[in-house]
Amino acid sequence: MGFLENKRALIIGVASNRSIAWGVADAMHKQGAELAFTYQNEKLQSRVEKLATATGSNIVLPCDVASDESITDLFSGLKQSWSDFDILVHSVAFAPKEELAGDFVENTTREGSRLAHEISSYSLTALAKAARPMLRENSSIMSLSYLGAVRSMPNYNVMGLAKASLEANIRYMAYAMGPSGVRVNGISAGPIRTLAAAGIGDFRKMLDHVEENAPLRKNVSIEEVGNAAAFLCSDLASGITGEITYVDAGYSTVGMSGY
Ligand code: NAD
Ligand code: 0WE
Repeated sequence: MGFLENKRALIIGVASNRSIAWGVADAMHKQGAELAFTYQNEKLQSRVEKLATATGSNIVLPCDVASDESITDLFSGLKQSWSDFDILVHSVAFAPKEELAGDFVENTTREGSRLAHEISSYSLTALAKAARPMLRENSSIMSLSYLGAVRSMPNYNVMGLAKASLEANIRYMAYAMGPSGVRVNGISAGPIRTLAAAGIGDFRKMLDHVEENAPLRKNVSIEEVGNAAAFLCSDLASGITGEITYVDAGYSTVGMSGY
C-alpha cells in the first residue's frame, strides 16, 4: 500500500520523460495516486498522452497558464472526470532565453520581467484560485523552485527574481488556504538536465560543480525530487506547509566549496 492511495493528483508541467513533473507523477503513481495531466500546446499533446497512459491515466487536458480562459477551461474539463481532487503539482517556469545569460542589469527588460513573473509565479496563484472549489480537505499544492531564488547565480538572472516571488507566493498561499485544509509547499531542486535546461550555456559546468561540492557528491534525479514531492503531498506531511524543502544533495548547506 502506497502513502497516496485514494488521492487524485493534477500534474501541470510535463513536457518530456525528463521533466521534473514526470518524476513527480511517476513517484505519486507508485504511491497509489490517480493522475491527470495537462500539456502547454499541441506540440506536446501526444507526448503527454503517451506518458499519461503509462501511469494508467486517460485524463489529459490543455492548459496555457498565460491565459485565464485556458485555466478556467482546464477545471471545467477536469470536472467531467473528477468532482474533486487532492493534489495540484505546478512545475512550470519561463523567461525569454536572451535574459537567461550574461549581465543581469544589462539584459533584463520590463517585458521579460513581466513574463517571467507571470508564468513562473503568478500562475501558481491563478491555478489555486481556480482549483479551490474542487480541492478536498487535507489536500496539497506544490511547486518547484531553485537556489537562484535566494542566492545570485550566474545567468539565472530574472528567473531568480521570479523564483523569489514564487517562494513568497507559496508562503502567502499557505496562510490563505491553511484554514480550508490545503497545504502549500515548494521543493528547491538541484540542477537537472531537462528541456528547460537545454541550451543553457555552461549547464555541464554547473552539474560538475554540484557533483564535486555537494555533501552527497552527486546530482539529484527527477526520481529523488518526485519522491520528496510525493511525501510532501501525502498525509505523512500533514504538519508541513509554507515550506521550501531542498532536494539538492545538500549543495545549499555548504559554506566553503572546494576545500
Ligand atoms: P521542463 O521543460 O521539462 O518543464 C517546464 C514546463 O513548463 C514544460 O512542461 C512547459 O510546457 C511548461 N510551461 C512553460 N510555459 C508554460 C505556459 N505558459 N503554460 C503551461 N505550461 C508552461 O523543465 P523542468 O526542469 O522539469 O522544469 C519544471 C520546473 O522545475 C520549473 O519550475 C523549473 O524552474 C523547476 N526547476 C528546474 C530545475 C532544473 O535544473 N531543471 C531545477 C530547479 C527547479
Ligand atoms: O528554472 C530553471 C529553468 C527555467 C527556464 C528555462 C528556459 C530555457 C528556455 C525558464 N525559461 C526558459 N526559457 C527558454 O527559452 N532551472 C532551475 C534550470 C536552470 O536554468 C538556468 C540555470 C538552471 C539551473 C539558466 C541559467 C543558469 C542556470
